[in-house]
Amino acid sequence: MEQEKRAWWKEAVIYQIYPRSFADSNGDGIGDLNGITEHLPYLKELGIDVIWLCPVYSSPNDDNGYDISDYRNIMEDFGTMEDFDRMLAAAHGLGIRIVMDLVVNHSSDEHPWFVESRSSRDNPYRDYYIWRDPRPDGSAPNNWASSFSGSAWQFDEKTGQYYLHLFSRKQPDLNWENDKVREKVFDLMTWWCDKGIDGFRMDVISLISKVQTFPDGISYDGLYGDSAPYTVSGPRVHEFLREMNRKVLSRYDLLTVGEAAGVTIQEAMKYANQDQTELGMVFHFEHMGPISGADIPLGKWTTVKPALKDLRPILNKWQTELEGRAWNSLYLDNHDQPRCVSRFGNDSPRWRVKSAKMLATCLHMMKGTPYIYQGEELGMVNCTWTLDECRDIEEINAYQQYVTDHHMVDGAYMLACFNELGRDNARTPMQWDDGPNAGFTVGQPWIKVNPSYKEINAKAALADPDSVFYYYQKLIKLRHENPVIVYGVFEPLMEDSETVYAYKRKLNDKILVVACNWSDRDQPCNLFDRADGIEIISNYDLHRMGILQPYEARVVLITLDT
Ligand code: TEU
Ligand code: CA
Repeated sequence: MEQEKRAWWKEAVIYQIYPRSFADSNGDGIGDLNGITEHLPYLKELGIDVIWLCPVYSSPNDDNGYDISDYRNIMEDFGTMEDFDRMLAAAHGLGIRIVMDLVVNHSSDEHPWFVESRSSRDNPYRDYYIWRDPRPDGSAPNNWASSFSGSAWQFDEKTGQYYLHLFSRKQPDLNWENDKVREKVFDLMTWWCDKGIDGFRMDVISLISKVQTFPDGISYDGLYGDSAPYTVSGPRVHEFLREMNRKVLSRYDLLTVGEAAGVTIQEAMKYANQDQTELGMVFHFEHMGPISGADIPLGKWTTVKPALKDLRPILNKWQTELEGRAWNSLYLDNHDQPRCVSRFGNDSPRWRVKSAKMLATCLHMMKGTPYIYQGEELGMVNCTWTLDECRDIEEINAYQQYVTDHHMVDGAYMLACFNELGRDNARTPMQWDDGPNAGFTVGQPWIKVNPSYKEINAKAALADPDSVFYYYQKLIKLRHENPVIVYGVFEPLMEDSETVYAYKRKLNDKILVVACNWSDRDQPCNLFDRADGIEIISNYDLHRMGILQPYEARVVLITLDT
């Protein structure tokens, strides 16, 4: 097999910061850039190499910064450009790189481009966005749903046309067919690269090319149609990304990761191809969807937890089929997902720590670049939500649509879905200590603090040698010290087990054997009975022959006699 091309971003561990909820330095209840700078030593202690910073650009915060009104300025809530420069310099001083969140499928409706575009049909900026005439009966150009409920089209009285917004109506989609839009985007990317940032996470980059006939989609909930067949990995997406690569990315030494909801393996091989003509890697979503059969057709919303038997083929496919063709990203948590311990593990007091360490082992011993979402290294868990506690536009709009407007489910069921899958679960303030507001702010936090902060917080973790924090620290150190963890070929093991997820990695004379019990009871496993090799990490001190104990994870490194 040809030697895999090595790269710093293949060997790195990435830490994702959602600035609004990370650390508030000025008592306004909102996390900010100076709060991040103050906590860089904590991240250095964890051992991470790169920070993926969620959007900090000027924004009216309709979608918490994913609606950008000035790409070259810092949101007032988060501080100033000087604060950004100070954070960047401090991170680089600690050997930590900074990757920015690039949101260019859409802008804010308050961006000057859109203000101009909507002012008249013949304004030079009109074609920066996607405008279409109403249907003869005055209705929207097609039946597409917005990801945030309702139609994906908003009628604009002044010019008598609709504009497309795959997300909120304050997030109009940019028209990537327009080469002026592409040039403006490439210019702003160059501007940030010249400031010295180290890469981009590209928000919904798989959606930038739409099928230009805008046909109706299939309606699953009886309200609006599915746009995915006409927006995900559209006809020109790879052309646009190759142009971006030629004009910007190839001129710098960057980490680039595309958020590619709906991407298939075949498409991922193009986005993240080994020749590096597009991006370095992509985030797919297959393991995060309602895998084990949503109970009611309400889009992503369900209370059903995924079963390992349904997850395994997906995880294994993305490990084996990209081998030698494209680079993988590895994640179980981010700002759009519930806390992985609650979703995939067991957040009861008895099993939270064990299962958090098991999930971390399972993910971090795989092939690809691993991402840690803020608080995941503490084993943070989901919250329970009342409607007035919700802050996320996706949740608030879903409740309005499915409960209030269309009575498809009752409020209790919708809130149960938010408890299970709501994005706000990931957006409760980072839990720094057991003091007021978990040490996140001395002010009134913008979103409720998870009451678990009394037991689950960084201060307690740093004082406990057996904490989830030090387990993540060890996983990161092992990745830095063992090339087999980064470059070893993945091979599934125990594929018929419904409760144990096992695999091995091989590179030259090194073999890693990994086994994780995803259940709360003893399960058969004889992978370690011959006691070959040395154990490099486990979440149990004592083992039992022939079984894995509840949520037990074990990793053994074998060196072949050559
Ligand atoms: O998310 C893209 C996306 O598909 C989300 O709707 C996500 O799949 C869903 O919320 C999962 O529950 C990106 C950003 O990560 C998200 O925070 C933004 O709201 C969205 O794009 C629009 O910019
Ligand atoms: Ca603040």
